[in-house]
Amino acid sequence: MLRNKFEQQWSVLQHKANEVVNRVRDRHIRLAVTGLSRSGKTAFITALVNQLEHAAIDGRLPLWDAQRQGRILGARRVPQQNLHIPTFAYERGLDSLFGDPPAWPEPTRGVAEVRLEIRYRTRHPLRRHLGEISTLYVDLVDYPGEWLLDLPLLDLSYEQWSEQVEQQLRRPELQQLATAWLEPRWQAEQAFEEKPASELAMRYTDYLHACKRELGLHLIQPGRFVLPGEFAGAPLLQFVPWVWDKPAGEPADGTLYATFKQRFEQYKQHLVQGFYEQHFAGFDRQIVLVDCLQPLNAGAASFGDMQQAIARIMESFAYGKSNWWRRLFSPRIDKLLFVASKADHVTPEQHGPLVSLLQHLVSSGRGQARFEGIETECLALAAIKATEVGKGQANGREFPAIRGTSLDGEPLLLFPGEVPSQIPPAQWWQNQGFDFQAFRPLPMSAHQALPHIRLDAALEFLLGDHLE
Ligand SMILES: Nc1nc2c(ncn2[C@@H]2O[C@H](COP(=O)(O)OP(=O)(O)O)[C@@H](O)[C@H]2O)c(=O)[nH]1
Ligand SMILES: [Mg+2]
Repeated sequence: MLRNKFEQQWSVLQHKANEVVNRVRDRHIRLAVTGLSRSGKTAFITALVNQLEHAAIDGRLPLWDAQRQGRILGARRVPQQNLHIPTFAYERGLDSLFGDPPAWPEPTRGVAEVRLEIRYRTRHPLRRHLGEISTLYVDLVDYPGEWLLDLPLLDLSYEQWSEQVEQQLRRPELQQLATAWLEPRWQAEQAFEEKPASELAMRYTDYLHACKRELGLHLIQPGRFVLPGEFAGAPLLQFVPWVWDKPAGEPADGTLYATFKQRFEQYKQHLVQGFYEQHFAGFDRQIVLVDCLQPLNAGAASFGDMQQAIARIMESFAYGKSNWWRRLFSPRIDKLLFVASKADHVTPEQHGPLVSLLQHLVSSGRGQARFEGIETECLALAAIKATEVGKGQANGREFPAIRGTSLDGEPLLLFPGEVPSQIPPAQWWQNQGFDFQAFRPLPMSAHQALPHIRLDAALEFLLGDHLE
């Protein structure tokens, strides 16, 4: 009897001890922020750091429980632990935002991180007992979404990939852009020479940039060619798909074909797989930013391409669906937040349709992620609000409008249009237009937190359960 009682108490104690251990483990979290170029990653991380730093004193974050309840005691930047990863240029970003005239932070092109220490008063009875004040370390990691587009390459051979590119080149607008690298024709068996080969790779890279710039395409492969990060100029990025006469047999080592094929394999191993192993595997939570508005402006082709790119990005979270993951590692992401960024570009009554559009864009991948036990959420927000809500007048009628300053410094008052609440059908593109204008940041005081829309809802979803 006595023994039983002892055992019972022991098991209660052990249960509590386990709980403490789990809680202690909870105290460090890696939040990864991704999205295609210009989706707003830099602005988002800058804003998040700024809101956290201000949270204890003058935070305006009512949707974030811990802040509203006054439990946030302070947050500050501390040295990061991964010394090989560049530090996110927070101060430089703020300098631009608070400049005269205010400007957006300079774009970055690789991975970067920043670590924050958050001190808060816990609500958890056991931990309150242990010392009341707790610390949560948050790493924010910024990396280009383009890198995730490369995941399917892991399942392709050089031949299969080349075949895919050849098929894409049937689209006349792509073929037209491609002439500069398609010609002259190359021979598979010709000897590899560094200079002409690297020049060819450079022309191919220029072509990928032109697809992005002129056609608004996002689905560009290999992704590192346009966003090389620290690998700019490395031989790993010097190959092209083989779209000329196929080799008769397996070309010997030292031929152009064999060298390109080896480099493709090395690209897959070091850059694609390497990224998943060294970075992705360590993420606890992931934010995916989507700029839905710019492609609405650019037209049906650009929007369709963005839709495809998002679908492909989502494949990185469908762990069970493919065997990449079993081959690589087991990821541990438990929450996935989709953000329609730059919501301050549209009038407030359009935020509902904007979230709905985002939900449609990510729906299939979201279902898969849920299936893996990942909690997901969709939000429309502005990391840094650059407009005010106003009213316009036309033909004697009032219309909702937003007011701000263009990038060239012109005052703007406009109604950018209605955001479709679903993937727009073909006729939408003929009947409706969308007039998206970029705004420069509003003049702001460095002593106050940056203006935002619903960033606090993002904080609640991302950190709420860790600050109990
Ligand atoms: N109005 C507004 N514009 C934004 C916001 N976030 C980003 N932008 C615009 O989008 C551009 C690209 O953002 P950035 O954060 O550099 O994108 P990244 O390439 O994903 O890091 C910026 O230069 C701004 O013009 C926002 O919250 N509001
Ligand atoms: Mg950036």
